[in-house]
Amino acid sequence: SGPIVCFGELLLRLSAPGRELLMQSPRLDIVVGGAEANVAAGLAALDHPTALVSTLPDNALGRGAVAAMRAAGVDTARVTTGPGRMGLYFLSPGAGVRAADIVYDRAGSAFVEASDYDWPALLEGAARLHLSGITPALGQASAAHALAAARAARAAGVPVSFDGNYRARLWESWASDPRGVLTELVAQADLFFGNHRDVALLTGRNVREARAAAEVAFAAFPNLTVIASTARTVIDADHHRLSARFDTPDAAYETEEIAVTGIVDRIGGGDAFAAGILHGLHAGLTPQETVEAGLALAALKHSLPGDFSRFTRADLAAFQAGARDVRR
Ligand code: KDG
Repeated sequence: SGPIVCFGELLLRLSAPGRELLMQSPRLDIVVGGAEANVAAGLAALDHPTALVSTLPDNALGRGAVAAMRAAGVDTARVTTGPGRMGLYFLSPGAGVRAADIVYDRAGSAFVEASDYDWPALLEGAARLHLSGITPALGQASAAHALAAARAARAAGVPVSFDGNYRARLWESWASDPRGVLTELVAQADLFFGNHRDVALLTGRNVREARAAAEVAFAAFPNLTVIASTARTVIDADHHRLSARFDTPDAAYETEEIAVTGIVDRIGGGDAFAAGILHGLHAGLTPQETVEAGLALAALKHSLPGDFSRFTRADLAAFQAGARDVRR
């Protein structure tokens, strides 16, 4: 079948080396990220055909970012270039008692300045469209593009997944209330990635119990057939506890809570979870197997530097079989 099409901004992540703070020493490590691109890369590593729709500057930074996506196995034929700069984010990684911190530097990016997308053509043959709440948080035009994409997909019978990915610092830059645009986006989707806080943002109803929150979302959005989320308890920056759930209107599938220790890089964990869930759905796994795959991929991502999950189906199986030592 056709590719899972992910639409979103590619960013360069510039991070302080090791466990330093930003600007502590005159060096930065560079990787490519961006929530939807991370999902595409994660799915490609699991052998799903994926394609990215995005806009980049026609310079060495944009070309390097596309090359990284191609190297990760993502089809980049639908990535275009346009006026504007490369979006960046700076990361000071967390360690022990110290929380990680992000500085965005992306205003005026080629993605934000992009004029138009020919959605029916870009979605032709697609198995799914995947979007996140980051794109509409970037500005009015980006929000309009995301909505046009979601509506075109729905009209063409292409299922839409939407990851809430709430980023307060981005929304603050242009809209005081994200609810209107997020509601319109979720109304096009069959699959929503979000927890009770995302549901509260969408519906104004703050129900903390997870199943009850999912029921509120199913009542508000009759188009949704699945809501998937993780729950994270942060012990410290190197040790979290993670569990996952997969709700349908009729049933709930939950995982156990697992310890994720020795965390190397937690950025992209949520995107790896989304990739694991989409893998389960598109590979025909059962709901319980799907939520377990999502949790496993999210947990594994914490062991790997960079934004992308690069794990294969064999890696997933080894993790799920309990392999924690050298495999020979
Ligand atoms: O989910 C990870 C993303 O947050 C990261 O890749 C950067 O896309 C990004 C963003 O806007 O925060």
